[in-house]
Amino acid sequence: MVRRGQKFAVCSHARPDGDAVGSMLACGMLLAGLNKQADLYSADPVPQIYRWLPCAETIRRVTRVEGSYDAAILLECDGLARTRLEGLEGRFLVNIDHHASWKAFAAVNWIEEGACAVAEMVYRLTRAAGGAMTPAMATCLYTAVLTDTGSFCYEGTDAHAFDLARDLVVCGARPAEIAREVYFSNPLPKMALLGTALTRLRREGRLAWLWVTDEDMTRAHATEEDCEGIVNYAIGIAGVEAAVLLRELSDGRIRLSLRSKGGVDVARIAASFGGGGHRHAGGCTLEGPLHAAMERILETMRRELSRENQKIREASRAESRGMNLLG
Ligand SMILES: [Mn+2]
Repeated sequence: MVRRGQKFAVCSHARPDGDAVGSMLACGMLLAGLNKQADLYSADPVPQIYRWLPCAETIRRVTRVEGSYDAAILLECDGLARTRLEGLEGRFLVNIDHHASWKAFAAVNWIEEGACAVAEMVYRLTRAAGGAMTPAMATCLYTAVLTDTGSFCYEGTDAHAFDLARDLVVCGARPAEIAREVYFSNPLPKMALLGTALTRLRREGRLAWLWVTDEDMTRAHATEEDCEGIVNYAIGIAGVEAAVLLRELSDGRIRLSLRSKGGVDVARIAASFGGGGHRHAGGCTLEGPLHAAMERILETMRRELSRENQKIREASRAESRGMNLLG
């Protein structure tokens, strides 16, 4: 398909993250390197921390994809709605995804749940197509892998993730420079917002949560992307197994970021509310007001945690029966 086509649209999900931006850019460079035309589209702007990436300015912010294309390549989307772009219906669609919540909605569906990032799949596509892995591509892909593995912290960060990272460094990605741009270039409003959010940190056994109101956002002069990472302070507490960040949107709906240390599957919880993600990290949007959304998600999380607790108890009971047998 990639070989036959000449003109491609490349898109990812709305509110693009490091994997979305890095993979789109590398995919565009791969296609350009194969003498194809690739137009990159996003419903939302590229977050500040990724704007330094090579060719980041070529991602066009649009609401509608116009013009004719041989195919539209959708990276890490479980459906057209996830792109928040119009004009994709009826096109020849290629779906490349690694989320647990993937769906086979396209003409071509390439899904690898074991991939540590969609960037890994773009990397493999590049190798398979015989395209050159330029330093610019390696930089984009490394940034995607770095951020999508939570700086090589998440479950699934195994030897092959490091093999991939190593190869990207060999091809010209510079880890210290990339880390400086991504982790040590925060805008001040982000810190102000974080300060407010931390005053609202609550903990109940293995569950922790915090929230940010629309007014907090205005007061801190914060933008959407400044909320990135706040939930990690909640899941980062010893003994906490699951965490939630609730963020009030300007239209009154509530955006949820869910995290788990692995026992609770937050992708499944997010999917039950129309969202998606991975076992350890997911997101979804609920109707407001804030306190109602909070009640709903906390109730669900408590139920999931006690169900998981039950499973652990049963497993340890079975184990002690096994010990008795051995004794
Ligand atoms: Mn990803």
